[in-house]
Amino acid sequence: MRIDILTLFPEMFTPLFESVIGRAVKSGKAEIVITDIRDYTLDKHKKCDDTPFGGGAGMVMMAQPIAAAIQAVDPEHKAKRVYLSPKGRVFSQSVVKEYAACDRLLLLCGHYEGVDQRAIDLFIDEELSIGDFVLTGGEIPAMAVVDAVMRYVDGVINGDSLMQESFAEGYLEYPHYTKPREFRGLTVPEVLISGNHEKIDEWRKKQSEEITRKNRPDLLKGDNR
Ligand code: 4G3
Repeated sequence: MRIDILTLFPEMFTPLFESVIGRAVKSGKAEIVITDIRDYTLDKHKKCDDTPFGGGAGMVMMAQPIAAAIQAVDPEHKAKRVYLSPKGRVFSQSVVKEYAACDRLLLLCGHYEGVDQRAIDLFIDEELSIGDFVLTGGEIPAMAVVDAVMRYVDGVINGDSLMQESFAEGYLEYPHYTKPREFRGLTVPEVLISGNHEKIDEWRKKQSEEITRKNRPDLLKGDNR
């Protein structure tokens, strides 16, 4: 899979190349191409934003550099083009699976008060929000999308983890414990040490149900699918 990221702040993406995603890129399982939108401005001062028509606070990213950058990296529109914005369709694990099935993904990161609507109308397939909050830019949402989607690229993470996930779909995770058996007066639940895997599965299922009922009762109703 190839993921293009278009941004005015390319340096913000350096942490993406650490850890799991970094290894996936280095081993050639996926390609992540960061493009600096500023490289595509025609303005002699490299200006990429301007004041909004109609007045109001803040600046708006100009359509021209965005258009030129998108046309440079995806001239034949082979990528699913996504704009990260608080008014987009809400991100979820089902969107992750949908994107993971794409051969190419393009993520446009806006800053300031957003981008000129004509850049969206002409070049973007879908607006996507990672949740009901506003950030200073779309870069952190884009990183969240890359991370979530990359987990579904073949060989990026241990297949057992994804199996476990699909098995427990619609429920929140049960609690995990590792050594030592006692830490600051708290012990590991006896059943996990018993070696009785039938009982362990039963306990984990009950824990999952309880935490889901407490924190996310909406999931039990199956609304979110
Ligand atoms: C467009 C995405 C972009 C309009 C982007 C702000 C939050 C999200 C931006 C705008 C963002 C999100 C940049 N903040 N919830 N900030 O996915 O008002």
